[in-house]
Amino acid sequence: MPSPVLIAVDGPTASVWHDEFRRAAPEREYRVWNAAQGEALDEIVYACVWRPPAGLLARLPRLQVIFNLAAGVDPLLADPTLPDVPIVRTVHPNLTMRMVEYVVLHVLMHHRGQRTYDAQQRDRVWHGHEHPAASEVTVGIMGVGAIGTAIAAVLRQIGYNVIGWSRTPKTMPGVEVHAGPGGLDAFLAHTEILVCLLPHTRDTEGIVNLPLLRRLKHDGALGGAYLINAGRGKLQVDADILAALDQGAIAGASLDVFPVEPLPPENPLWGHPNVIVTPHNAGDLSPPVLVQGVLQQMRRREQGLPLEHVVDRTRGY
Ligand code: NDP
Ligand code: OXD
Repeated sequence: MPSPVLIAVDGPTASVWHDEFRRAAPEREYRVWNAAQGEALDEIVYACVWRPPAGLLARLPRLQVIFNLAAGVDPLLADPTLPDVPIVRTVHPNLTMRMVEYVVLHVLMHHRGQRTYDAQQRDRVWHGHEHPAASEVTVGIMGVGAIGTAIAAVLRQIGYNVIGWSRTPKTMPGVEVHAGPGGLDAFLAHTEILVCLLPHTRDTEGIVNLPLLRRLKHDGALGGAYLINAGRGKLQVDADILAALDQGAIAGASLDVFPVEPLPPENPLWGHPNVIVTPHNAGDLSPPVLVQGVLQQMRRREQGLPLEHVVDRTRGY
């Protein structure tokens, strides 16, 4: 019998993950973390987690691998007691494509002025506006990793000019990728729709601020700049986004993530006419599908193969 697997998931989906693991791999034994009951932790070798309580993983003497049930590992790395074992994050075609759906939807919403038509419909106004072709618009993707790369390919297929920004230099067919702090100016100066898909790290915290938004291209085909943040909330400074909207540094924004989640009811972003708020579900994680990816990694390890998608703790992602 393989060693028991701990499932420690913050929020209402813990039992959903548990059911899916049991259904997909009934031969394994599972323990669902429950602070009220406590659990026997001595035998745990694998921990499958999303925002586990700080200190919990340090209490597993036989722990060998942490599986993060999401792409971003920032909540996990924030735990100073995190044991020094490999962390495997979620990289899965299903999650990637859900993110592609979200970003393509919102790029098109801004490009084609959908908010304006929503308002016109409320007033029964029949009036068309001109919109440039996708080929006249430049979308800049901050973070061209597993998800950003897939989004770039689909946006290119629609016809957009796509550029990227990453930490290290890279070549991508048809996409000019700028790298590092030295490449940021040129990247921003060409970007009309900024798509943020960076991880939250020491280096990226608060990067989407007023000075950065002012550096976007405002005199392009869209006649203004737009922001889409589906990365992490702590990348953005909410007050700066509101200031950027007021000052015309951006004409609109789609925000799936926020420094404080759930977004507090009194936050003015909720009511801003040019802001689209979604509740951190761009990736719309699907436990039945993602469990397969975790089990595949467990099997790889048990067959003596190297784990994939292991987090580099020094980089922070
Ligand atoms: P990856 O690790 O594959 O890609 C991260 C990208 O960000 C890489 O291109 C990396 O550069 C770049 N990057 C990291 N740090 C810096 C920096 N300091 N300066 C410039 N570029 C940097 O991650 P994924 O694509 O899988 O996911 C990205 C993020 O999306 C996740 O971390 C998560 O926060 C978020 N996410 C949000 C979801 C949602 O529902 N809203 C769902 C899924 C993910 P390099 O290529 O050089 O390493
Ligand atoms: C993720 C997320 O990081 O859903 O996967 O936010």
